[in-house]
Amino acid sequence: MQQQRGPLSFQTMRVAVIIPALNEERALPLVLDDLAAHLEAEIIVVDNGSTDKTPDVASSRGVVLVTEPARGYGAACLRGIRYLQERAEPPEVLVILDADYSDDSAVLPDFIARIRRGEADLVLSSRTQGGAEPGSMTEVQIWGNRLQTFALRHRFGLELTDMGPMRAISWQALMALKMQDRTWGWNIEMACKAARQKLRVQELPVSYRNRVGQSKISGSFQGAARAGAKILWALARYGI
Ligand SMILES: Nc1nc2c(ncn2[C@@H]2O[C@H](COP(=O)(O)OP(=O)(O)OP(=O)(O)O)[C@@H](O)[C@H]2O)c(=O)[nH]1
Ligand SMILES: [Mg+2]
Repeated sequence: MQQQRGPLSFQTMRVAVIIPALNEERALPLVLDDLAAHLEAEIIVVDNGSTDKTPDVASSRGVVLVTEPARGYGAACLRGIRYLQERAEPPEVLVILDADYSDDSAVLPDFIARIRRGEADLVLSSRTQGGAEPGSMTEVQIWGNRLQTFALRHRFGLELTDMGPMRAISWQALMALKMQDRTWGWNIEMACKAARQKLRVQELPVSYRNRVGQSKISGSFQGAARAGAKILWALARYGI
């Protein structure tokens, strides 16, 4: 294959990126710069009711801005997907990426290449394999991820080492999953359904930074407990 410089262009595939964002005015510009350096794709920022300048950042950068007033990570992802579904030509690959600048999007070309080569339907990011910066993940998050990957291994034989938020999925596979969860159960729903439907799931190592901006979930006991409850609920619903 011909080597390219700068952002990798996927001329043979249409790639869209959904970024769910809640009050991420400081981190979002960094995420968008990072993406522009590595990927040629349509970017959709789903503003989840931010009270800061997140929507202005998206508008001023010329990316698509979609609004989902109902809070919830899954609700934001579903809104972005609906936006893409309503268009005449949906993408062939969808990437989902957090807006807090924790993930390193330099690895995304490799994620997409796995799908383009027909090796995987869903590519997930593993922070345990790639290395998480000290402090970027709390003990609760680490143990929560261990619990989820244990359940996936024993229930479905799906071998994962993490539940990293950054992911790429073929549009066809995504449509077959018929995603529903509007909360933090989104990722475990996707993993359970992908295992049930025997999708080809791959995991690639990613490095994970300390988030930019204020922590909303893992940084507070209440936030972590709420997210944990949603994840357990989704695990029971889609895993049993
Ligand atoms: N907290 C929260 N984040 C949302 C929501 N909707 C979309 N998001 C975005 O979802 C992504 C993940 O949320 P984070 O707050 O980074 O969750 P986390 O990584 O588990 O925890 P922290 O980084 O410690 O806050 C970020 O891009 C948020 O801006 C929502 O309703 N609540
Ligand atoms: Mg985060």
